[in-house]
Amino acid sequence: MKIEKITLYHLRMELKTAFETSFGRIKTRDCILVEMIADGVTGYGECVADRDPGYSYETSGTAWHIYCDFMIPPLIGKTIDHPAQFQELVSWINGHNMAKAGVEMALWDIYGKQQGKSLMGLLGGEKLQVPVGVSVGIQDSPEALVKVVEAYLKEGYQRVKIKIKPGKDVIETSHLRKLFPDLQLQVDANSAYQLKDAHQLKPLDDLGLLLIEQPLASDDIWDHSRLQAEFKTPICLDESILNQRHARQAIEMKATKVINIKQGRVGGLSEGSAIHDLCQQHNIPVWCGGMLETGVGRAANLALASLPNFTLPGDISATERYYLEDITNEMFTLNPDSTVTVPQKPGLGITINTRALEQVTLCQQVFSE
Ligand code: OSB
Ligand code: MG
Repeated sequence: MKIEKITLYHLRMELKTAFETSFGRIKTRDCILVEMIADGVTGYGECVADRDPGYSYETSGTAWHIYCDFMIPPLIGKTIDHPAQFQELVSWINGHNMAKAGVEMALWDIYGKQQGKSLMGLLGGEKLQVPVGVSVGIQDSPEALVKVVEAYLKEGYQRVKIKIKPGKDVIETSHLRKLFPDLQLQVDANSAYQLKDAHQLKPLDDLGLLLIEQPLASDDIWDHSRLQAEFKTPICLDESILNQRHARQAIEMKATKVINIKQGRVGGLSEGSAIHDLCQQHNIPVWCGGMLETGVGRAANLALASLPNFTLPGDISATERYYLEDITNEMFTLNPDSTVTVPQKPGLGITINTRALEQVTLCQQVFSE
């Protein structure tokens, strides 16, 4: 693939409903769309970094800076044989995984189109439909939370994740559990606790949760191992796992019994699939996390989640759970069995709705020879 042209689009999209986590509340979501042309074929990638540095130090602003000042200019005119090879070119850039992942995704899309193979086929995925759940933000009251969850259950979601933070945790989760005793339920704290106050969460251990996601700080794999020793419920790491090495170390430390894989957080689909393989060897189940993606990133997540060791439902909800109008012509819908169908057309299997894209583009930048 000889890279001829790259266009970056900074997008801001209105969410259908505000999304609140322990690190903040958003009503609009930012991301960067990477449009790449190589050998005359156009591919797309989504950089999932958000506007604010709450989940990660990366933001749409830092990704834009890394792209324009370091990553993209040297790529123009370069030839890359396989998408994973791109990582060698950017390994000198410390971190900035989400920025790297956005470009790698576009390369996979082009590569798939050239080979006439879907991303699922290229990655070695097996499931044509993947089980999904919904990630529910922090609500104003336990009653409000129940209403929101009820509506999603009515839509057919069979697994629910709720966001928690200190003061909005045990009461909310217990209330929900009492009303829905058989629901596949899990919680996500987004690093809101410290080991010394995590004993507050102990009552959650008797609620039959699928897992407790990222209770402690992202750089605190060791303390997660101390917490896991006190909990029978699996601890699941999200923010802490930025690469395969972190995954291995967390497994060795017994800090995690389940891993959330997000291609953006780990620097791309190739690293995400490598973490999948490592976890499979260690009998650690994985699931696909989400970053409120557009249809572009959603297509990539579905392909990744089709790999065999993605045995827990992913945060890959239907398009209509997030946006009134997406930037892809393809809408992802929920099947009656709480699955979403994995795209089978070459590459990501999506096309861009250029009118919708134009409406949500804040600015764009073109790089070419
Ligand atoms: O921690 O999983 C998270 C969204 C933005 C940042 C972090 C997280 C999330 C979600 C949303 O939970 C999952 C989705 O895309 O539906
Ligand atoms: Mg999470």
